[in-house]
Amino acid sequence: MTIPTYKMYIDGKWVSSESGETYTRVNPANYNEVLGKFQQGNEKDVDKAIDAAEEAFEKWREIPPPKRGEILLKAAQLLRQNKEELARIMTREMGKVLMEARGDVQEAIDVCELMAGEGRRLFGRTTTSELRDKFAMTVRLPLGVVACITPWNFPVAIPAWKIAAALICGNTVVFKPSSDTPICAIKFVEILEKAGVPKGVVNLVTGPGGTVGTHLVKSKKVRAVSFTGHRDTGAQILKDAGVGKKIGLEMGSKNPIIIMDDADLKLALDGVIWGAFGTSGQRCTAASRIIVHKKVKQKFERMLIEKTKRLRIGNGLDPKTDVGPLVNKAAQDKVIGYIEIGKNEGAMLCCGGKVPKLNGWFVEPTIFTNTSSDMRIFQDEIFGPVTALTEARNLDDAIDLANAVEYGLSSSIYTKDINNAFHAIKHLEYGITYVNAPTIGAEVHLPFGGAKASGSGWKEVGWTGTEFFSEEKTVFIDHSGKLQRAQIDIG
Ligand code: UN1
Repeated sequence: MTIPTYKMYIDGKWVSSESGETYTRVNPANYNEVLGKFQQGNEKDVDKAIDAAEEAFEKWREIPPPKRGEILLKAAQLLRQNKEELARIMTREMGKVLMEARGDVQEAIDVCELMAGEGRRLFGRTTTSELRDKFAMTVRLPLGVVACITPWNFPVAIPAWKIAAALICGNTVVFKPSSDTPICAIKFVEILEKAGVPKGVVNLVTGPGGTVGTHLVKSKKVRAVSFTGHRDTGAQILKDAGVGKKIGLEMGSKNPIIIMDDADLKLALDGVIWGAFGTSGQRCTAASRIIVHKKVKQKFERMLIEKTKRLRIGNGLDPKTDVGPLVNKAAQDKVIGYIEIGKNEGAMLCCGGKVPKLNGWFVEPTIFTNTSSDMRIFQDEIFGPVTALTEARNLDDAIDLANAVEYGLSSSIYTKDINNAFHAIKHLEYGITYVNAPTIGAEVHLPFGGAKASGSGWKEVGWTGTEFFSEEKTVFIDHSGKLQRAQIDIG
């Protein structure tokens, strides 16, 4: 079988890289299957993309936002028509099971529809003035060229979160997807092109983060960088970007599920399985810590081990599969490394921990118990099908344990007691808290983002998604016909 070669998209044309080089990517569930050759972009490609975006900005900013919204609505329609095909491509490209891949495309549809509607909102405010015949208001204006740097774990949804929000605000985009999921990125950009996004408004450059990403982040012409990925890359972006641009970071986490002694344990069990092992634990919202009240710890642990052992590992295209592979060899090595670390630091491995003999980068769903807060498997983001149980004495102890990490994206509590629930909502230092539901499953019309080392303070999607991608300009209009001095002529 011949291996297809994919191009990049710059200034409305599908082009090869200036480097003339390509790289390949294989199916993580079957590493003998080569998926394609992809352009190895370099600094010159990035410059071309930025220049195209800069030129396109002058026209795109003039299109009324509701008209821009029509293009996003069309993109949502095309995504819906191609949902099944895109989902299958996604499963082959990054491994998540087909049902979840469909959910990923659905999330992109949802956000395109949401942002299309924003075209008729993009609210500013009007307010009073301390002076007579003076009018005060804010208006939302685009920033200019923005960089969207996206991960492989939600290879259509997260690009859509960022790009749809950027476009409705009137920005033009240089899109640098993860090197692990170029096909999903290309298919999404093809859809935007078909939906009527004009040339230069969205540009796609594939290639290594170290060159393509860094050059993009350092460019003086780029007015904002929206990044989702590893904490260390986020920290590097902050250093490289310099002053003069907005930086939105969505990074890792170590998300806890608290299970109280009054919880519905069957419900909690379903939540833990879905939260910890969905997407093979490769979500920044994955439930990688389970903090269980001492009264129910033994019982819950037994239930969890029993159910986890029944999970089926395999290719995500097989409808019987519960847990797919990890995205690549490096991810598998990292997870295996952490399983060793966990054993060495004295946690008890009570389920999984092995690598099945398959031609893909699989690791068995793994549970550690008797984990304490000084252990690395309690502190570090593993990004794989590994979760760690810790016993708590009471609710406050559970909350302290939940907060005893540097991260703060998503958290959850299972309890039937309304007072416990509200106490946890108040004290969990996380951007998201779920009650009686796991840590994953955020919906696009609410703000998404983390506290502490999980984010930079900007929230994505929801009504907040457009705040990052626009300048809320303050406007004063004095129609008194004379000089009026604020703070002085107030008598
Ligand atoms: C991510 O893991 O990077 O809430 C995003 C969720 C998804 C988004 C996850 N809707 O799990």
